[in-house]
Amino acid sequence: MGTLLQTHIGSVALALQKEGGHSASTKDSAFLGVSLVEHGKKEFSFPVIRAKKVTSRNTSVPRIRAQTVAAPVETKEAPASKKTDRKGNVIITGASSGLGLATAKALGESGEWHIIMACRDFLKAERMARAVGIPKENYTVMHLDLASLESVRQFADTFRRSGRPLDVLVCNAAVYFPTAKVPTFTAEGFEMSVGTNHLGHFLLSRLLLEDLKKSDFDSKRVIIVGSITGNTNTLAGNIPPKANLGDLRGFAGGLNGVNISPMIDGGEFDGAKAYKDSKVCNMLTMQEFHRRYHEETGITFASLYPGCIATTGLFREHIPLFKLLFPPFQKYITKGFVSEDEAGKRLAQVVSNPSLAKSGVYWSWNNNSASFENQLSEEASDPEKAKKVWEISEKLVELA
Ligand code: LMG
Ligand code: NDP
Ligand code: PMR
Repeated sequence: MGTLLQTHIGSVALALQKEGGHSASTKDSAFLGVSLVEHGKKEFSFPVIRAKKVTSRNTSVPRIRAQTVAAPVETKEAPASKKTDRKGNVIITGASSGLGLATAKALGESGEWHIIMACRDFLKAERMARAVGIPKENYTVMHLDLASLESVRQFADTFRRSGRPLDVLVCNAAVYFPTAKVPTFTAEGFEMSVGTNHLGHFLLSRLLLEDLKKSDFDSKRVIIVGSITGNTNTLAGNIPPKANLGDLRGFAGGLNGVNISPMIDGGEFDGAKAYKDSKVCNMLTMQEFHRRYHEETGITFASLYPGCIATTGLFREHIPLFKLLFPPFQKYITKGFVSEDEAGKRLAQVVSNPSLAKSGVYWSWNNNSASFENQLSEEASDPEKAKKVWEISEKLVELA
């Protein structure tokens, strides 16, 4: 069947290329009109994944710290990293709905984790935690508004004062404004999508890196949620408007929309593009973290595309017709749909599964829910761009 999927709609023939299942020569191939190969295939069936499959279908048990599984972990030749018997402590941003909540639920049920739900709406978070039945002793709600760098700093302080070690940080929260005609801005005046999804998380993860370094946990991780739609080596990433950071001129100018464009590439405001650009920043940041800190700290840095969770609050600003048609479209046509539960189990694996401990990886899952190391688009894996995004971000959040 190969990696190209195809359907014919009237006279339009689409070559659908599943992300990850491509070769270098097809990287960034255009959507509509290009790559019309393997004519005659009439089904969407996702491709043979060439990358290593590291987990099986068994996604119902998300936890798993190696030392609790069995046998002799504390031997004389114990590895350098100290094994601990305590629960892991994981901060999840945006744990009050969608993927973040489902991940908190999966980890909370395992009994192996204490979840710090870092949320902008304290009461909603508390209500949702109860609604999905996370045992009381396994979570704490803490206030965090990623659209305010002041709030991010306060959160880091408050967390530190709680005295809890930090073992895993999950940067999950996001906003998406597909129908906005004009930009909105964060407290510090950055365009809202990039300001929240990228800059807020950039500052948060930089501040909390110090806490992670101090932890004696056996597998410390920073996970930044990415997406297929930021990757132009996929069909989904080729639906306009496409992600493109350009030469970062708007970003370097501070994205304030006053004397400079609110878009990273310096162009006209486009809410859907701003979201996709923010996801590219997320994926670039993960890789830059890996290059700068993995060796020194042993911390695992990872990103992922959990699948298309077409029912979450992410689409709350979209038109009603979209909200109605998008889930069945993803379920029956692209077959990229995943439930919030399934997506939560996937992210929970990246938090806790020993077989997903590799650093610098962008994880994805095939239709059998087997994880694999996916390939990012050219832009989302460009080390030069990652370095520039990092350096500009440092200035904007006043770390440099
Ligand atoms: C941009 O437009 C906006 O400009 C921007 O402001 C922002 O909103 C952004 O990403 C958000 O979108 C994107 C625009 C461009 O895409 C669309 O407008 C597509 C329409 C929206 C589609 C929503 C998903 C619902 C799909 C409906 C499908 C119907 C099926 C219902 C389910 C039934 C299940 C039994 O997009 C493009 O330029 C690309 C356009 C390519 C068009 C080709 C579409 C074919 C894809 C396959 C779908 C075929 C469905 C028809 C077949 C039905 C057979 C049963
Ligand atoms: P949801 O809208 O359900 O969840 C997003 C969460 O982020 C919400 O809990 C929201 O809080 C929180 N949030 C938004 N703004 C802020 C802020 N300023 N400060 C703190 N928290 C904030 O969407 P999803 O669960 O779908 O999205 C989660 C992640 O998954 C995102 O990173 C998204 O990019 C990614 N993703 C989603 C896909 C999908 O198909 N849905 C596909 C690929 C990636 P509140 O509950 O108060 O609204
Ligand atoms: Mg997309 C294999 C095909 C595939 C997948 C996996 C996604 C995921 N989408 C696919 C195909 C298509 N989408 C096609 C063919 C179309 C044209 C009809 C299409 C359209 C579309 C729209 C309008 N898709 C969207 C939108 C959104 O507004 C969503 C978006 O881009 O948000 C930034 C979206 C998404 N499609 C996805 C995923 C995962 C999204 C949610 C975006 C994200 O979280 O990154």
